[in-house]
Amino acid sequence: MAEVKDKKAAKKPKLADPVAASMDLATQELIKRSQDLGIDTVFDRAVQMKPCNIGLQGTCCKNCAMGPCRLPLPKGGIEGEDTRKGLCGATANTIAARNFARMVAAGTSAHSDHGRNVAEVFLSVARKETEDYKIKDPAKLMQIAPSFGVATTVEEDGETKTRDLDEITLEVAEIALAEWGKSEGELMYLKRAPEALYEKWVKHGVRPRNVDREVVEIMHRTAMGVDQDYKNIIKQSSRCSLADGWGGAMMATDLQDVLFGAPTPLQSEANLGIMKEDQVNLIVHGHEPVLSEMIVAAAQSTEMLDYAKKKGAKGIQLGGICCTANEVLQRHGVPPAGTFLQQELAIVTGACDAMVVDVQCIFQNLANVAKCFHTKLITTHPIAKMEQDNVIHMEFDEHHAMDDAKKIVTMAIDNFANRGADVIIPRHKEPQIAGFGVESIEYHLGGSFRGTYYTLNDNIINGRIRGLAGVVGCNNARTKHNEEHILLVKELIKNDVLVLSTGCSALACGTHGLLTPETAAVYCGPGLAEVCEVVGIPPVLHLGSCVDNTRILLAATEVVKAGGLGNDISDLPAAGSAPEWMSEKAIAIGQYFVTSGVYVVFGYHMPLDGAPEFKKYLYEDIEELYGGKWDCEPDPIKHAHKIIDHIDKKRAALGIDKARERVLMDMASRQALDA
Ligand code: BF8
Repeated sequence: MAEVKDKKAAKKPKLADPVAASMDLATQELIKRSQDLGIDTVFDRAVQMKPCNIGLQGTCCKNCAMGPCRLPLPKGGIEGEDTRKGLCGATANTIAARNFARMVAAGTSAHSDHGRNVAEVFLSVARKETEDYKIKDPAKLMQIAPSFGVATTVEEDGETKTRDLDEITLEVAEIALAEWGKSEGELMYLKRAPEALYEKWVKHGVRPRNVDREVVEIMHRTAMGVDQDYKNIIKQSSRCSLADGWGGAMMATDLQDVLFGAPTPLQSEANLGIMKEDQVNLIVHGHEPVLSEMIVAAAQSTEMLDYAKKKGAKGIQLGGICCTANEVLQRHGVPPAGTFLQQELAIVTGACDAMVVDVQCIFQNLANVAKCFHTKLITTHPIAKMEQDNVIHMEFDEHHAMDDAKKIVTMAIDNFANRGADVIIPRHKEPQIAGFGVESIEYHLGGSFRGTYYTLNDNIINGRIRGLAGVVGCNNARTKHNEEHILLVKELIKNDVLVLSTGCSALACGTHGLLTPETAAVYCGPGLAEVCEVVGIPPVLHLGSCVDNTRILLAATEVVKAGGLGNDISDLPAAGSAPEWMSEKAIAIGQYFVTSGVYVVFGYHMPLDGAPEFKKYLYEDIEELYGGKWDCEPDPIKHAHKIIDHIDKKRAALGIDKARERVLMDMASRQALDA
């Protein structure tokens, strides 16, 4: 017996093959390093723990204590009537729909609570309760105020005058914050959608009343013994997802733009190679720019830079991980150190003097990795703490934001001297252009003198641009890090599809050099390459963080408004994709795109296989309601061609398929691309 125990103890855990785990060389290098040091990362844990097969199928119900009830699909499928049921009688369709709906609720709550936090800071600014935040972009405030029913002008003495900015700010702040919990009416931003789409929402009864209520109602309806009709459960999922996409997340983006400035294209770099051996490396990780904006300001202050030099560092290198990376990249050019799956590796460099986190997508294992190095790991949000005793909690409050930020930066500087001799920073990094938005697409592709998306539409109609794809979302340790994103995006741009990207997908594109205008000549089909060259844009436009997927909704709305491509988002030659999704937030985003008329393809896997009837509803039947539907394809090349086929179908329906034939590649250019 003792011998068996010894053998078990001696058995080494299986480790990830770094080359199979990631296509990024910096990531491979640091996975290997962590393994040499005996530190486990997500890549190793993914080979050591397999996902539960029943959960993968979406048919495990743990919503009451009689369960969990597990309803896997029998091998060989079901012949005849499907008699599977839980103890209460819940069918596979009901269970899978409940699980799906709860993901929509969780995702909506994450984006929307983030939005609420921004709205609260915005109200503090409006009430002049804080000196540290200011309205940086009054033009954006003027642009969004009418959507909240706030007038920007007033008639006085027969003249039209601009209203006082402080008054407008306060009115917008109060009305916006009420959107989370008002007792009557519907979300005000819904009217920003194309009229045809809004009418569909009216017809199908899915206009959200307020943000919080739709999340609460999902939790109620999916509780034991409530809603037992999968179509009705998905109706509420649609409503809740709209409260995210056209509500909480959209307000997060807009209010952040007003407070911190709407992004404009800027130059930066990407990947772990941005960290510097001779500087203090401070990594900001999470999602809410309310914190990271202050850290950027503090780290750039003369006071902090002088202090860093006094402590022997040449400067302060900020880097971002996850969507915080996108927030500080798009507004300040702070380079991202990595995507979701690279968070532990930033510490494994041995050069991370502090990592400061707020909410969402933060691995609890960061604390264990930080223990092996000198890294200070700092949590800042009252709703996101860690149990490990090496984690420092410094609560961040907008009323003394700059003081808090300086304390954090000081802690990172003081820790610089504590580095070991074990610093290894991979050399890999790529240049990139990031920070596009609805306004800058209009400027670059529409021309400011037109003030519309006319040129973009024109290029879609004439076929130089075949269509648009929003490629967004996470990394997933069940797929090869970044590979699905990159292969998919390359296949799309090769086929003249202009890609709009956010979240970790945008970070992946930056890491692999796809966010430069020069990319166009190398990877694009001739039509898209020509447009990118003339206009001077990359074929993949970085549109920000995951809440900024709302920029894609609004860009699509502008395309509809500009004319010539139908009267609804569902008419456009466009699609959405999340090839390496993992978060519940991705499901909420997918559902609001589907409910907004978009064909959405996810990679990896969808937890629907255990309920084929419900799956068919999401993959086919729902299209009749909103014009959008779900799909899933793990192979990135097939995934790209599903999108391209859809785009071609829409082009044919619009009668612009012939236009495209005129720009079809000749054999020589085709061979050059395939080489
Ligand atoms: O919100 S893409 S892994 S970081 S969830 Fe998370 Fe997914 Fe990255 Fe941003 Ni979005």
